[in-house]
Amino acid sequence: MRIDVVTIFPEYLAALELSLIGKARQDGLLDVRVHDLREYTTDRHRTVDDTPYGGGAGMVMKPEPWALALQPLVAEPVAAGPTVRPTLVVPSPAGEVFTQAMAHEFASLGHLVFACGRYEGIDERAIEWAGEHFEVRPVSLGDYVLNGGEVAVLAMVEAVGRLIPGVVGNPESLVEESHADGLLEYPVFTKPSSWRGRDIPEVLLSGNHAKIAQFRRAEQFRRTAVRRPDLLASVDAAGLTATDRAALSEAGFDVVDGLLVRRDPAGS
Ligand code: JEK
Repeated sequence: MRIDVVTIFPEYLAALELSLIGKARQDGLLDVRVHDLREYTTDRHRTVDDTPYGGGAGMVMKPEPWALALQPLVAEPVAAGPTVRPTLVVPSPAGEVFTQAMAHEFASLGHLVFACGRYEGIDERAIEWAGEHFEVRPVSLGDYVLNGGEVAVLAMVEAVGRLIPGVVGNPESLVEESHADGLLEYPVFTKPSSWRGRDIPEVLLSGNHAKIAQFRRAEQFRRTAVRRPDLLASVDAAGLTATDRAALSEAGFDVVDGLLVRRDPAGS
């Protein structure tokens, strides 16, 4: 897979040379190229920003350096066969929220280009122009405000990169993930079994794998009910076993008319 990143802070992307993604690059599974937007300016001061039309705080990225930087990345043939428009991912607080489903979608593509904005963002006409040459995807890392797109790109490249066959050493980890049931993960423990007066749950030493699976699933329900009750809305109540229901009930959720509902805390 080919990945291009355009940024005014190319050093920020140095982390992509480390760990799993760095190894995947060395192994030729990922071809990541980082481009300095300032190389595509034409004035003495290498200006990339200007004041916003209509007023307001801060500065806006000028469109022309973006067109000059992105143009050479259009339809660079990555393989034999029909030319496909590359996908241009534009990190933005106003984007669609990045999800694991999106990571899978991006991992299936041959060529991803990331446009890292700074300041108050990129002149909208540059994004419109890009739409004529790329499949444009404005994407947000989540509902909080960052100073630019670089941190979002690091997160997205890591999430996408690890889904490419051969990148993750142990593909079993990915298999387990694909079986993810929309619940949070169960807690994990390692040696020693007793640490600073804290013992691991006894069942994990029992060797009873059915019991262990049951314990872990109950922990998943408990955590999800407390930390991410929103996720329980998409759990198929019909597929829940009696032990699942017991775990959920303990966490304050009951199945009513085939739906998971929070028990009234007042208990009427
Ligand atoms: C790309 C520039 C900084 C900061 C103004 C006013 C309310 C903010 C842009 N999940 C994510 N959060 N933030 C980003 C992100 C931030 C970026 C850029 C991505 C380029 N900035 C910035 C303030 C404002 N807004 C209305 C929100 C705009 C991001 C991602 N991905």
